[in-house]
Amino acid sequence: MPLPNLPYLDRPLILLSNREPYEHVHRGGGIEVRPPAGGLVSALDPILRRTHGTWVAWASGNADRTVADDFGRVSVPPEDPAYTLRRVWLSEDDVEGFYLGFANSALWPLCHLFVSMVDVRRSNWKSYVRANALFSAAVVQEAERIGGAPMVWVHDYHFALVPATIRRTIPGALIHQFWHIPFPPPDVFGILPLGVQGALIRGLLGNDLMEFQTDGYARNFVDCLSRVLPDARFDADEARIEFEGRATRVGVFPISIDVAEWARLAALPRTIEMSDTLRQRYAPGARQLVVSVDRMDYTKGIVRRLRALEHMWRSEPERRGTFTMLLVATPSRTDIPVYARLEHDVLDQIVRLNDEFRTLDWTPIVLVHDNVDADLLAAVYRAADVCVVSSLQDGMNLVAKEFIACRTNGTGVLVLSRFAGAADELSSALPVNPFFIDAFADTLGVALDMPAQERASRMAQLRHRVSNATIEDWLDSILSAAEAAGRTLKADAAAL
Ligand code: ADQ
Repeated sequence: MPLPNLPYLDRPLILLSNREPYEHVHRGGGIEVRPPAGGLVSALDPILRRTHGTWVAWASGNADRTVADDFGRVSVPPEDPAYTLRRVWLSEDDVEGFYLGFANSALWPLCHLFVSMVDVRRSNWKSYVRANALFSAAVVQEAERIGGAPMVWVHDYHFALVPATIRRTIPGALIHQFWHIPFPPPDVFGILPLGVQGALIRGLLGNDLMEFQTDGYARNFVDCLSRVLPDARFDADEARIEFEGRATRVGVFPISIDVAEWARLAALPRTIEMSDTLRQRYAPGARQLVVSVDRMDYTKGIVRRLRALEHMWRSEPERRGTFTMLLVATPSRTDIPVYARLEHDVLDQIVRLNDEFRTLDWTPIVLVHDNVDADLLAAVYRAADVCVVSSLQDGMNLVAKEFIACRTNGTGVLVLSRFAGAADELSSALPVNPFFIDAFADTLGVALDMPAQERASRMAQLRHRVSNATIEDWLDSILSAAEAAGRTLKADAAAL
């Protein structure tokens, strides 16, 4: 990926995320390294390489300890070491209490407005506090090793308490945080215990810059903090919060993907071959192929997507056999009971629908229940006539953008939930409300019937948007905004 110029990165960079960029695992009597998995890690890895920075993350691999030094440090990438990965060890209790518990069974459903699923336990909160302290201590230790005032870039909802802790220990650090998921409105945030609300907001105000995917989430954050900390002042013109003599800026930075890399993958001969095979198998002749790609998560609206299909096949029997639904879903967080139940429900529903509607030459829904390689994903996107994103809430949704980037032939219809952050940007997609099942089915019908000319014109607009707002643009805008926040810091310090 061509990186933006980074003239502003004059401070040592320390990045903190829950997932680590390289994981060491025991395999076949040896140790194997799993390279960066997922778009985000792949996007951030080159920046760390170029700046020789430090990445602090949870040690999730079962051979991580074997290859790290006494402090949990290992140089990566293994074949050409360029930066330090500092691993943080969590006890089994903390994986359960911090990660599966407070982060993913309280904050995740809360931020996605699944109020009835929010499960707050005192022990999980204590574990979240303990884990945040552990990660903060690792960041501080790395900052001391490197020397100077670092730029610390914190990622996501796992680490709301980290910024304030680092701020207290390294007052000169430039700290900013990207919040990948939605931020809830005050009435929803307000279901957390009061003390927890205060701790989370105060923790986040340790940042110099808080980064959100959309205006709506940024506004919710400001509304929550005004309710929780009535003494905080918000200057809307400057997008600046002042509290207890410190300022935090709030910014909107919709995340994107490596557009050129997805386009390259989609054009590889083996991708084209896989794509042709998918079409021959599932969409021969005039039959169309509808695809979806998700982590198996209740926020992605998979069950409602299946209900809309059922509604369509019942109310419009003439549509049966005219398209196949290829559902690619990677298992996720299966240690949490609601996820295990979701998986069970989705599999059950697919078997039932296939039993009811299949014909001799047509299987209505094909499920790929696995984590697949990026080139197979590109082949799926390339083979599709329609891609459906039906999130009930979603910070952004990268799948929508990946689909567009792979449509180098300029065709294909994107059906996009209006509750995904991506809907703010991708206004030429076909919007859908996944809660309104009949209308969802109608929209699928509109997508399937859309004339070629309208498909091409909508896709041209989508491709224009995505090509002009890539992951490089995202990095560039965040890092320059963070640097500007840093300059303000220096000016404030000089004025004292
Ligand atoms: P996620 O909730 O994981 O991310 P999303 O943005 O769709 O959601 O990203 C999923 C990624 O996983 C995509 O890159 C996709 O290609 C990949 N993926 C999905 N299914 C796969 C499969 N079966 N095999 C292999 N890869 C698969 C969170 C937020 C989002 C936000 C991102 C980035 O919830 O709203 O867009 O972070 O900020």
